[in-house]
Amino acid sequence: MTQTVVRGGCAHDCPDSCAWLATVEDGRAVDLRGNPDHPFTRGGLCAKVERYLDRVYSPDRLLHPQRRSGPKGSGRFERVSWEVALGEIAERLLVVAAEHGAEAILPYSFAGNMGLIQSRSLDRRLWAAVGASRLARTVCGGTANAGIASVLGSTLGGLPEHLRHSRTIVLWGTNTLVTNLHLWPFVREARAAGARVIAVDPLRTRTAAAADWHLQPFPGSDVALVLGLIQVVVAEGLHDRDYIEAHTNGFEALRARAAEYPPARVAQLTGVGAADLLALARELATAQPAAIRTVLGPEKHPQGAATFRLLASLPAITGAWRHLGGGLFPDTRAIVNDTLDVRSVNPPHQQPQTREINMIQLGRALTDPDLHPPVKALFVYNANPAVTTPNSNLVVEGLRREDLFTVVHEQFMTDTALHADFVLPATGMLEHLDLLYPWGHATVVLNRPAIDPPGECVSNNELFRRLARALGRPEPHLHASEEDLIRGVLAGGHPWMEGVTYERLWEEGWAPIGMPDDWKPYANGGFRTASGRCELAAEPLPDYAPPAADPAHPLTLVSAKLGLHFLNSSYSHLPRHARAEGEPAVHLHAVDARDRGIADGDRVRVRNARGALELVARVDGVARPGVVAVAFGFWRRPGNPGANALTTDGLSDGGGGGDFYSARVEVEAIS
Ligand SMILES: Nc1nc2c(c(=O)[nH]1)N[C@H]1C(S)=C(S)[C@@H](COP(=O)(O)OP(=O)(O)OC[C@H]3O[C@@H](n4cnc5c(=O)[nH]c(N)nc54)[C@H](O)[C@@H]3O)O[C@H]1N2
Ligand SMILES: Nc1nc2c(c(=O)[nH]1)N[C@H]1C(S)=C(S)[C@@H](COP(=O)(O)OP(=O)(O)OC[C@H]3O[C@@H](n4cnc5c(=O)[nH]c(N)nc54)[C@H](O)[C@@H]3O)O[C@H]1N2
Ligand SMILES: [Mo]
Repeated sequence: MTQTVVRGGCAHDCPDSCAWLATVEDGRAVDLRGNPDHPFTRGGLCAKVERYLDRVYSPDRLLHPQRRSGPKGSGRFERVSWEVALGEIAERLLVVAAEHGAEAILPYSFAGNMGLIQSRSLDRRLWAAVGASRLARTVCGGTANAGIASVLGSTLGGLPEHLRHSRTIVLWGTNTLVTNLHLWPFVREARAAGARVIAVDPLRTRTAAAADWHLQPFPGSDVALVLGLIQVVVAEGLHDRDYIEAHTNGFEALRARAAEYPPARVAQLTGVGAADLLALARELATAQPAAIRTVLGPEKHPQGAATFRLLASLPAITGAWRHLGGGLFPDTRAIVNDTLDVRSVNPPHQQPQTREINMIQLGRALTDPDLHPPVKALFVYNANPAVTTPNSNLVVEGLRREDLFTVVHEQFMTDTALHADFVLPATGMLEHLDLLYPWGHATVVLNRPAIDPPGECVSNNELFRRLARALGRPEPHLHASEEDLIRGVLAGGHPWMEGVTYERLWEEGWAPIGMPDDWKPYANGGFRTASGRCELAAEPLPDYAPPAADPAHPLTLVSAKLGLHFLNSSYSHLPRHARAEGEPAVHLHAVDARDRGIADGDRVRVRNARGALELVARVDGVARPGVVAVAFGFWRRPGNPGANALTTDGLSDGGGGGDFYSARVEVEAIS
């Protein structure tokens, strides 16, 4: 028996980007654990990836190319060779391009594999060469980033692990214990040293329950809440006049807008009481270093960008940026993008300006009779839009079109793959080479393959090399190797990358980005705006717009990531993960349940004009009055097409993202 330990990293779309160690015996992975040397992973994996080998060796793994042999969505497929599959796919794509123009081809991908090389290199190059429609990849982050960057000039902020130095930690609409588990030890460390942990979340999540204090605003009302905080800070003279004077523009305008949000009004708009608002404002201004940690929950609303814009304004007003452990702590992509040469993967000159389709509105794009050219070919990889895209019933209606040619590259027969004309088998993170693209910490992690691909699975990049060949595209940049692409990314010459070489990563698995230990991005100004100052009012100032009344659907549905065992829609089909997560449920407040004659454990229907879900009711203290929560990620099943059957496919106020955490529903008992 030969046993080896291979160093790699987790390519899931998660802020933690863990470094792992795979033990391989005679070509089979027998153990996967967190790398104890990595400062963020610290030897632990999450509840999902601890059981990742269930996924690798699942009997349901797709191993061979398949061609549809029954009606769309029937699940009837026949095995074909790669040669036959690629030959027919290339022919169909060329026919579509000839008849309707290449923009009738729509690639659809997100971060099912978030590795930098496998998620966004040769695919983008090939689609650009073909002239396909571009996909606006807005479902996650675009809105928050637009809001933050409008104030700070970029999304550069504090380093999340520096929360260990904070005295006040506000987890603003982020469910750390579920979605960003490896940050929690740093929160715990600060708490042991006396910090107070405050959660601002409409739901009583695991994280909110573990915090010292939980404020439960109405979803999407944060604009009023933050303006109220600014009003209190300024009215009480707790703002940092010197910092504001030296490093900001627009303070007077913001102060005037905030003055319209006194505590009594904020209480009425948000449901957060005046006393709580005063206490939070005072704490944020005086218990320094004060940190606001955000991920993405509050962005998925009509005023998502405005929310992040105001959250990014607060630390300049309180002077929190002066302190290590103070300020805004958004994702770390700006740091990673600064240090890695990400542009080498997709040089701008290889990005033509073809039509752009917003992924949030895939259902509309597939069913709109007035779209010219229509989408005639859809190529899906790294994503499961039949489950994860808002207004998913409309997406499925589009996928059922007989005149739509759909290819899906997947590890499993997802609800999306089920509707494909061709399903192609994909490798997983133990089976291909990649460089991670972290957004929760500042280290570089190489993902070395630990085992051979099972069956005929190929990586995304290998698929696009083969497809380029089948399409008769020999250009060298469409056929680059993973190693060459990674070497290019590491060769940007940023001083923080000194000593981080391919060879070192191959041996050690990861390396730190050499940031200063006392990283305080704006202690002395230096914002990345044109003025170099924090722009509090460069654009028209936000004003809270309450949701319109909808008497038929009085409850607001937040379909956030509630489950420890799912990663978006991945894992919900694996038996041990699904068992651990339990039955799909809707969480209601006791008052809303009582008004509807619903008791804990009852079967109920949650519905609106877009869809209906049969679920078990949980009257368990998770939801506040007027709000219900349904975990997202379950695959479609009879009577329950998943939370996105109910969500809206409207857009937020910036960055092209969606408003799908603001869906309106009614709940009724099933008699
Ligand atoms: N276990 C697990 N981990 C994950 C994922 C997963 O599916 N499962 N997904 C990964 C991905 S892709 C992402 S983007 C991250 C997301 O990480 P997070 O942003 O932490 O996760 P979300 O569940 O989207 O939103 C966090 C919280 O925001 C709250 N929220 C909703 N609307 C509002 C609002 O208007 N105001 C405020 N203040 N709060 C609001 C929700 O109730 C929710 O509890 O998690 C990643 N990690
Ligand atoms: N209601 C509601 N909707 C949401 C969210 C929510 O919280 N609530 N969250 C939103 C957010 S933040 C996000 S990021 C999106 C996520 O939406 P998606 O990116 O669609 O998320 P996943 O469910 O993770 O699907 C990824 C798929 O990629 C496949 N995959 C994994 N690795 C590879 C690979 O190497 N190659 C190929 N070809 N495929 C691979 C997996 O098997 C999986 O089926 O969902 C969004 N939608
Ligand atoms: Mo996401």
